[in-house]
Amino acid sequence: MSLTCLETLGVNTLKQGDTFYSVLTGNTVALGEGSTFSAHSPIDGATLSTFNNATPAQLDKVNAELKDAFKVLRTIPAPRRGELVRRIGDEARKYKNELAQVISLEAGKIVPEALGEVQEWIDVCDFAVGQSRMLHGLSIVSERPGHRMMEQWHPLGPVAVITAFNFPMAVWAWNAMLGLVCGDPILLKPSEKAPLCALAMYQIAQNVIADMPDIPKAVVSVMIGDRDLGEAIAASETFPLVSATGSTVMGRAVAKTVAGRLGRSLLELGGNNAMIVSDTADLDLALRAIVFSAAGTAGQRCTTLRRLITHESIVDGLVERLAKSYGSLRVGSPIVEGNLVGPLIDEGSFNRMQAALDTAKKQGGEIVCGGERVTEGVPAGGFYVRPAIVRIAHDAPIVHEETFAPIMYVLTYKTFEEAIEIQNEVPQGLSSAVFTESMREAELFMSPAGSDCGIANVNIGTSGAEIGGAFGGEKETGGGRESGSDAWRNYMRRTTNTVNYGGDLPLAQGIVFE
Ligand code: UN1
Repeated sequence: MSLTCLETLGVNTLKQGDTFYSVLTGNTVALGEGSTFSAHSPIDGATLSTFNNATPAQLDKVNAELKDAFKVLRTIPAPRRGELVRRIGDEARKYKNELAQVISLEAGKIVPEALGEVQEWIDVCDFAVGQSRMLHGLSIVSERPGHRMMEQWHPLGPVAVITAFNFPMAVWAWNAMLGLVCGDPILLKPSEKAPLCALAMYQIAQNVIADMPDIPKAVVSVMIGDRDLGEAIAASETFPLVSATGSTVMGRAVAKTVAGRLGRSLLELGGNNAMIVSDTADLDLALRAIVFSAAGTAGQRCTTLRRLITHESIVDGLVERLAKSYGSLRVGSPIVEGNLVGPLIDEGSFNRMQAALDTAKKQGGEIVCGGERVTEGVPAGGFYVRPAIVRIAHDAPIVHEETFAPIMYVLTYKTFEEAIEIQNEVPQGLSSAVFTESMREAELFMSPAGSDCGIANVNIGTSGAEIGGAFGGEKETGGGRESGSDAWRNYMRRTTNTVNYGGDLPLAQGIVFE
C-alpha cells in the first residue's frame, strides 16, 4: 500500500531520520528516550514506523505543559472551544480518504470500515460542537428564604486517553472532541500497534490550532510508549481523569492505580457480546446482522458478536445458512475492493485464536466452519483466517472468555428466560441484541430483568453503534460511558453554588447556632 497518505497528511515530517517523534505537545516535539520499537502492518507484516518509547521522565515535562495549557483553555468560552472542534471535523472530512488509509495500513481494516471509523470521528465533532453550547447545569430551589442554588459544570483538567489498536481514531475522537469542548487538554497514549494513526490525528489538530492563536498547542498532545508510560500516566496527579480502552487486564491495572490516588477512570474494556435469535425472528434480517457483527473487522471489535444464543427449534437451519454465507466471505487484503475480512492484527492474535479453538474442541465444541489460516491469494506475512463458527454448550469455560478474533459460538435455548440467563452469565457486559418479532420478548430483553449490558439492541446486530448514544458496558467492561448522550459530564467537574441574596443567615436543616 502506498504511503503517500502519510505525506499528504504531513505525518512524514514528524520524524528525525527514520525515527518518528514519540513526544508531541505542539511546544515540545521530541524523540522518545526509551527503548526502540517498530510497528508493522498487519496486511503483510512490513515495518511501517520506528519509534523510541517515551519515558516516564519525559511525561513530567509534558505534564507541566498540559497544566499550563489547561489554565488557558478553561477560560476560553466553550463555544470557541467548539469552533476548534468544528474546524478539526472539517479537516477530518477533507482528509477522510487519507486518514482511512492510515487505519487500513496499521489496523488492517477493510476500506469501507476504515472510512466508517473516520466518519465516527467526524460525527462526534458535530455532536461536540452542538454540545459546546449546551454545557448546562440545573437550578434548584433552596429550602432557605432569600437563597438560590445552582449547578455549574467546569472544565476538569488534563485528560489522558489510552487507546487500543482496533479503533485507533474513533475512540480518541470520542474522548478528545468532547474533552476539548469541555475545556480539557487531551494527552493521547495510542496503542503501540497504531502510532501513525495518532500522529495523523495530531497533525490534523495542530493544522487547525496553528490558525487559532488563542488555543494552546498542547491541548492536543501525544506520547507514544509502552506499559511503563501507561503506568506513569495512571499514577500521575496531573490527570483527574484517565480514559482507557482495551483489555480487561489493562483496565484492571489502570483502574487500581488511578483509584489509589482517588482519581477517576473511564473504562471501556472487554466484551463477550451475544445475540438471542428467537423462533419468531426474521431470519433473513438476522443472518445479515450476524455475519457483519461476527465476521466484520475480522472479529476485532469490542462489540463483535461472540455468542449466538439460538432457539433450539431453528438452530440447525440457521447454522447451515450461516456456514454457507461464511463460505462466500472474501478474506484478503483489506485494501482490495470486495474483500470483507482483513487480517488479524498479528501473529500473537492468530495464536490466541488457534488456542481458543483447540480449547473449545476439548470442551466439547464442534467447529462447523472456519478457523484455518488463509495463505493463498493474500499478501504473505499477514495473518488471515476464515471466520469460525463453533457449536458448543453455553457453559463451556472458553465461551465465557473474550478471544479477540472471529470465533462465534453457537449456543441453544428452550425458553426465552433461559436465553436471557445465558446472555447474562458471562463476566463481561458490553453489547447484546435480540432478533424477535415478539413485542413481549423485545421488551423483556430491554427491561430491568433483561440484558445486563450497556447496549441492548432489537433486530440489529451487536456492533456498529452510532456515536449519539452513550457507549460502554457493565461488569468487567468497566462501567464507563463515552461518546454521545450525557457522556460529556465525565470531562467536567460539577460545582453546587448556594447564593444568599437576603439579609439574614438561616442555616439549612433548621439548625439554630447562637
Ligand atoms: C471498539 O471496538 O472499541 O459500536 C469500539 C461499534 C463501534 C465502536 C467500537 N462504533 O462497533
